[in-house]
Amino acid sequence: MNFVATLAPYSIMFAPNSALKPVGPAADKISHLAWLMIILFLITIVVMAFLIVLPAIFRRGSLEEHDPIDVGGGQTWITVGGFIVPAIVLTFLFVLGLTAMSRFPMHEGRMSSGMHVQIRLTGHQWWWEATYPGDNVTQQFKTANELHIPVGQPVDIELDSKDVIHSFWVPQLHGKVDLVPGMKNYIRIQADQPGTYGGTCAEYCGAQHAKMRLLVVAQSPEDYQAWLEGQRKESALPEGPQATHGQQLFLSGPCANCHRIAGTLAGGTVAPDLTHLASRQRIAANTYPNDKAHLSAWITQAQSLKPQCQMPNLTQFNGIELGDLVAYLQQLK
Ligand code: HEC
Ligand SMILES: [Cu+2]
Repeated sequence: MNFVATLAPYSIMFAPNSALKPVGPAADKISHLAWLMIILFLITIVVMAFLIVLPAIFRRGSLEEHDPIDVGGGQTWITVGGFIVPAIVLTFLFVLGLTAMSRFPMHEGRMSSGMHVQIRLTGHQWWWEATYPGDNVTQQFKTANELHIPVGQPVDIELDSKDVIHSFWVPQLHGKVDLVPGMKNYIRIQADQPGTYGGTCAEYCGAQHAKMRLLVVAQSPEDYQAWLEGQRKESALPEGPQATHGQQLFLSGPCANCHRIAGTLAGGTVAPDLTHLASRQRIAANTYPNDKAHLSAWITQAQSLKPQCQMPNLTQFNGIELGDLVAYLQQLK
């Protein structure tokens, strides 16, 4: 196997959204554990190297002539180095591991007191549906693939799945927690610095598992509040003949059966809510830019951009119709 390819998994240490660059309390604990294990691993390598090199240097005579093992304190070495030291190290790792695990309130029964769900995240093949319940029905809205959270505040997320098992993993914020159909898991994340933190589905879930990415945008409380207000609004009315025609096409075509756009008759629930599509950075679970070219390509060739995804190729539109449809989507801010 190619040497560089063998090393590739270790590049995670240097990746921009590496678990070793934590920005919140849960990720802090996990990164401490990770660093400790990396250091212990390096120490082990050094000890191994000594074990190989030293006997070669200090060997006297042939192998048959070596001293009995208990000469020169050999048995003490075995007891200390082979039992006591590993026992201490493993106990320490065990306790640290348990502390990190206490950050995973896994299911309803063990949900830590004071937790209150601020986001509901549902896994789909192959995208993330986010529901912000708000304090009442009028505040509730749905979005997809991009979570916004206020910086410096704990945010409780309820995780479940519509189809198969997925796994929430935003390394800079928390460890992996599964999204299991028919069962609710809970996780508390917190970002101590504003920024954009990438994540991904961490449990193989079918053909497009690798194209199921997640983005968490941590904003100042004011920016977050402004975002919430914007998302709670119904969709923007189409402006100009192009977008108006685009909306007609959307509503009369198959799009409306799968997608919802609040404030219109499009009420589909099996696909990402498009009410504020244009406010999102990327499309198709954060795998393609949210621009004119990619939107057009996505509508006509979703099966090439993301083979086997649950959106068919919609090739019935001519060039002008496609342009109008995209113009409408692009003003859904
Ligand atoms: C059979 C259901 C279905 C139909 C019909 C459908 N879509 Fe989709 N659409 C989906 C699904 C499912 C996804 C998510 C795919 C993924 O990311 O894996 C999606 C994703 C999208 C996205 C990206 C959304 C995001 O935030 O990532 C856009 C834009 C979109 N569809 C537009 C349209 C338009 C416009 C039409 C009509 C021309 C349409 N769709 C018809 C199911 C459908
Ligand atoms: Cu997956």
